[in-house]
Amino acid sequence: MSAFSRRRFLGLAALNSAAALGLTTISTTRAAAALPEYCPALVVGTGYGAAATALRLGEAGIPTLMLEMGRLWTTPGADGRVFCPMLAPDGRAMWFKDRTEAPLASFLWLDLANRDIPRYAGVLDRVNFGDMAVYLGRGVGGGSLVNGAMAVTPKRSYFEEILPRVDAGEMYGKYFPRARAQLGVNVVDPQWFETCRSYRYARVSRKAAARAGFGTVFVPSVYDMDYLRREEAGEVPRSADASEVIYGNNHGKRSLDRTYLAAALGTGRVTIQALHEVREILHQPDGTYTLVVREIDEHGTVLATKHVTTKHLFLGAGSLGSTELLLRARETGRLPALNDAVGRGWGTNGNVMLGRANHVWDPTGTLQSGMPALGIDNWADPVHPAFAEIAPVPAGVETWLSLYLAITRNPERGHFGYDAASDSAKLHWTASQGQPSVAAAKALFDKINRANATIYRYDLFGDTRVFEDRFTYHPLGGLVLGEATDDYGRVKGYRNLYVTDGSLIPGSTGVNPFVTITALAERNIERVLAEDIRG
Ligand code: FAE
Repeated sequence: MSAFSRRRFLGLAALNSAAALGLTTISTTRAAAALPEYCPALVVGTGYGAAATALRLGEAGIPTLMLEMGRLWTTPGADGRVFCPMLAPDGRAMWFKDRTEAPLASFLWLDLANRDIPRYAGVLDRVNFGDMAVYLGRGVGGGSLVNGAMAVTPKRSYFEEILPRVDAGEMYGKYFPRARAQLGVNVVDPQWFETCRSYRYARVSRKAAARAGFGTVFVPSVYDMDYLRREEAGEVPRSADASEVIYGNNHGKRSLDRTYLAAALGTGRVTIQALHEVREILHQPDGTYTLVVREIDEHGTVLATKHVTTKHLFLGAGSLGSTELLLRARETGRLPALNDAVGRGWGTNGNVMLGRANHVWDPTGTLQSGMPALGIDNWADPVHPAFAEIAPVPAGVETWLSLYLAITRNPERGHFGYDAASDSAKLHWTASQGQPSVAAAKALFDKINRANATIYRYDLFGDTRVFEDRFTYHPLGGLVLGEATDDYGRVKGYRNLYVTDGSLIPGSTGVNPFVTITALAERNIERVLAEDIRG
């Protein structure tokens, strides 16, 4: 058994026993339920960047506390499931909302997907900022709890373009492979793919793309593809094949609580506190940081406001979360030396969603894996590069609908301002900034429609629009590497303060971003451990 596997095993046991006992403090040792007054290293959030950072700190023997505002997702509810069914959502679906806000807003202009739900610390959040809405995961594991598991490494030439000061040779030779291995990336068996029911929808879209001369590629995944095969065969309980994805997967998904976070806990040095939201960062005269932390229960009641002090502070609260923390700190005068780059360089990864209506003789299937397995790769197009994932429509009935989430090259960037009245960060992004994404998607899918004599769907996004560019699954930037931080995520203006998540990436990766976020965090923490902590 490797050290990683042994630690993972210990960590999984700690997660399960915390769940069984209803604890919000998760640790392999007998950690006190109260927050310590001091911890040498503290990581805010439990998403990809945070999890990779905590594992390496724990391995280096450094006592590390992780603070996560969402809950732990290992305890089954009264129905025996951890996550609620996608087609019958309840409070577990969304973060303190009265009604679900699914990305596919309508079908035949009817709001069939959404339900009224009780307000609760659910797993998916949608943060609405006027012309742009951002979907996020909330809970121990961050976005890994709700995402489509697509584990894609960007094209090297594009990576070199977006982060020119990062050594691409090192990334592609060392940190991307390391991240993929720890995340448990696998690919669908191509032979099974050709005959299974779960991916009929992907084969139909592949055929349509091929008619227009476009190629497709298999998309690596952190969903266990062997488990999926057994789901279809009826050997194990269904998850991806039971329409589960954006409100969490009850089986099959290698979310971070089963990989990096479990291994981090297994070092015996890492403790996770769930339902603890960091509100403020204070800089002490001795150089340490004191965090003001709000503890809530699952119904949103504030139980306590606490303080914890640390020497090394890592922000892994995601593009929105980490940016808001530093923006608030700068604008309220707590961290006045933060520079003007804080809050800038934010983008949607060029996300745009659209649907095509297939012919009646081309059904997409009533059984659709919630985990995409194919993408149309048109990134080499010199004018309108796009990587379009072939997305499922797991409605359980035949829809003749092919759905896509296109990732395009959109040079537009938004920025955040601090709104003192609500004490929060507000995104400045206008509707017209989505136009380059729409143009790229249109160039690709007009050709596909023409070659297949098919049309777009006009009924999916609430009005008659074809291209939905008013939300993103891939918020990136706000604390860009080399601008708000140095080239290793050290925040400019302060010592021992680091950013370790998607806010480092300048608005675009050209593919689904979590592998890049993880690999970059692996690279940065290796340097920080060597120079700032051990050195
Ligand atoms: P993230 O995973 O967002 O984690 C941040 C964590 O910090 C969250 O758990 C927050 O609750 C927590 N937090 C925030 N503020 C605070 C605070 N003040 N105090 C304490 N905790 C806080 O960060 N990406 C892919 O590569 N492939 C996919 O297939 C894919 N599908 C997606 C599908 C959906 C529906 C969504 C929403 C996203 C998808 N993504 C996908 C995006 C991916 O999940 C996202 O890029 C990463 O999760 C971002 O990782 P970070 O480490 O930046």
